[in-house]
Amino acid sequence: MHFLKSAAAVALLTGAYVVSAETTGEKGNAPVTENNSDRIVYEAIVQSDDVQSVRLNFTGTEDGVGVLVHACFTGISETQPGPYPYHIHDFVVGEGGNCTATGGHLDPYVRRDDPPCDPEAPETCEIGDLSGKHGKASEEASTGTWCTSYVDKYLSFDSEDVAFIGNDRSIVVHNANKTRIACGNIVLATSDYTGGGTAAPSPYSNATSTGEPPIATGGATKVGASGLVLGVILSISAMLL
Ligand SMILES: [Cu+2]
Repeated sequence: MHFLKSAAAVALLTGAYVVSAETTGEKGNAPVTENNSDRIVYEAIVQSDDVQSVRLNFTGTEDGVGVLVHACFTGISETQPGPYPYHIHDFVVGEGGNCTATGGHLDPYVRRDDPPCDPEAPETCEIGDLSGKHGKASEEASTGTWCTSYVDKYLSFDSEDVAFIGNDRSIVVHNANKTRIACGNIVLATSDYTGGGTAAPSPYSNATSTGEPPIATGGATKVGASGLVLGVILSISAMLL
């Protein structure tokens, strides 16, 4: 009886060891994120000679858990083999659209990409491995448009969180051989204060109707004035000649 109990305990421990050794990052698994406002939108537009357009939108969720991702892939060159992996990378795109400058995947828990991400256990994957967790972009993207959407529970809108996607990160699209074929920065598209309703535009339209000069008019006046000064100078020069 004792022997059976010990054997069971050993089996349990061994099982637990195998699972954790196989999957967990050096700093553990990624926690589920909370308080991601659905009034915040980040986006990335990814283009290159080989990629007509890849657009990703990141918005908060109604209950604030995780981030809702919409992604559409259009017109990837048929010379680039699919399906196409794509990830959040650590740094912004380099000069002249240099995708190498984006560094590696966003991976604050130091999990790395080998062995490959198990989509059944997304908390064990690299935070930035979007296609590992949710599937690669289909080859349909080379003959038309292919879109997907999902909630990723491990991305964060909290600038204090290591899983924050808004601190100068980027999206890189690869071909099936892992070559980087396009990249684009993740930028803030909408934040809380503009959220909801029609209140925001009205102060601006009021300002226009009360005759307050819009900023652009002030600029134009300045240009007009300096134009006038220039004209006078030219006239004087002409007279002296
Ligand atoms: Cu990548």
